[in-house]
Amino acid sequence: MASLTRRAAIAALLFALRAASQSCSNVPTASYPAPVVADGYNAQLIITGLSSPRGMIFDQKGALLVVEKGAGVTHITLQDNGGTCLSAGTTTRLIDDKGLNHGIELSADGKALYASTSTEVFSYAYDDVAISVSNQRTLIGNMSTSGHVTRTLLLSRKQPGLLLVSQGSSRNIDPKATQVSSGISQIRAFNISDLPDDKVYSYASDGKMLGWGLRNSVGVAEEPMTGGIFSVENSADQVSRMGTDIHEEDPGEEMNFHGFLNGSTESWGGNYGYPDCLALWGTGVPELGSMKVGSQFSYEESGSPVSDEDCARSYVAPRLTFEAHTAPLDIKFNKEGTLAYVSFHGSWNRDDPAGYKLSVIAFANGQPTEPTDSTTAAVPVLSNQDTGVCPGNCFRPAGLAFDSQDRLFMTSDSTGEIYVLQRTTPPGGDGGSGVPGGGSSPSGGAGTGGIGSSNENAATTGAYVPRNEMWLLVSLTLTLSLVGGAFLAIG
Ligand SMILES: [Ca+2]
Ligand SMILES: [Ca+2]
Repeated sequence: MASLTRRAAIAALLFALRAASQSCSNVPTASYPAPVVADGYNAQLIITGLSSPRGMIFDQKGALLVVEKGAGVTHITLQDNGGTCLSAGTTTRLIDDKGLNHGIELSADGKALYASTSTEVFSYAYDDVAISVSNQRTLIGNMSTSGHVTRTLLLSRKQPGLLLVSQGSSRNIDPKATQVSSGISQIRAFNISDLPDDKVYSYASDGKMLGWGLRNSVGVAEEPMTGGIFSVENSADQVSRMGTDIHEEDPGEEMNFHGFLNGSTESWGGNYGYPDCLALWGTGVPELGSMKVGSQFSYEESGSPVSDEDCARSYVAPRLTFEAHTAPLDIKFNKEGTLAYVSFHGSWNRDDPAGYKLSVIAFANGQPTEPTDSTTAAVPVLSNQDTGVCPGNCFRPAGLAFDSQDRLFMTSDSTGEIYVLQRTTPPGGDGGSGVPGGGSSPSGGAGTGGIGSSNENAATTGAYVPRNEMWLLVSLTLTLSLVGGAFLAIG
């Protein structure tokens, strides 16, 4: 009995210490209103002062490699005090190259680094101890120089050696995207394991075309269980239909499914609609007919005149559609494949700003759990308090990366910042699903831990007690009473 009590006391003490380690001192404060954090998550701003941080990835030593657009790749070690209490240790410019702008990847063994400019994809030998790169070589060239200039990279974990590269359009409505030989608005897969030393792949003619008719699919991810490839697409602006300006609510941004890389060519090479057809978000369009959210439709400025029926028949429809102009830039799955996080950079082509948030989408069996016409599949996790003041006084989500402890890191390029998020189970307001509002929440309590008194719940409940501190208090009380009890039992 005494030994059981002692064990319980130690367990409670450990829990209290873990909770204590999450109360963080000397953390940076955002210059804009503190973000709103959904129930079931902790979030913390941890790094400031970067220059337009975009894509990022962790190396095998736990350092963060961040593309600073127009500068290069920066290596950042982290001081880790547990939970979301991290800060920058040493910062080293790993690669000086003003052309690097977003894409970054690392081989599974951590020894080869990949990065992209608008026109080329490079590989480097990477030494994570010396913090240096060597042997830079060009793997892929001949990409477009204008318009959408990110060239997102995804190195398959299921099919090692296959590098996916996404190239967007060179203008809003780009007729070149109707020609498969242009390489415009496509995702292509390149086998970089058997590339001869003297060869450079040409984007538009080499590699296998995974999909085309994808205006600007900046986020590309591999679902970790099935290996399914998903991308998130930034769709067109200033669109009108049958003489009516519909650009406020249409078209929707898209999540598309591209099949698998494991030799099956099912779903490969499909055309996803752009520029002929776009996906419906707002349903207040002329001649809606039987179309619903996610249906692809024709519009005035399209590359070639097609009917709504052609759009439905001849092109692959999105798997999910998101609010117009929210600008999804990255998608990352948790390792169980149950959650996909999407960073929405935020709108410019809309009177009422939209996006400017990190959201999560529930997945099961390799697909989103919501139907294709859902308008609620993307659930906010980290949001600006008032998007009405965006983009001027807001963070703008860009790149995402998980560390080995399943903490999610997010860059905000406009503010030069990095945030970290961690799920809180227990206690969590999401019933443990990771999707806010996706489970029962007996307390409905605040879930911010570290960000401050910005939680939406705080405004309605009055007094705000950060969840971690509340649990620390409870744990310490419990520990003291158990330790006291243990001494009584021993004595
Ligand atoms: Ca757009
Ligand atoms: Ca489409």
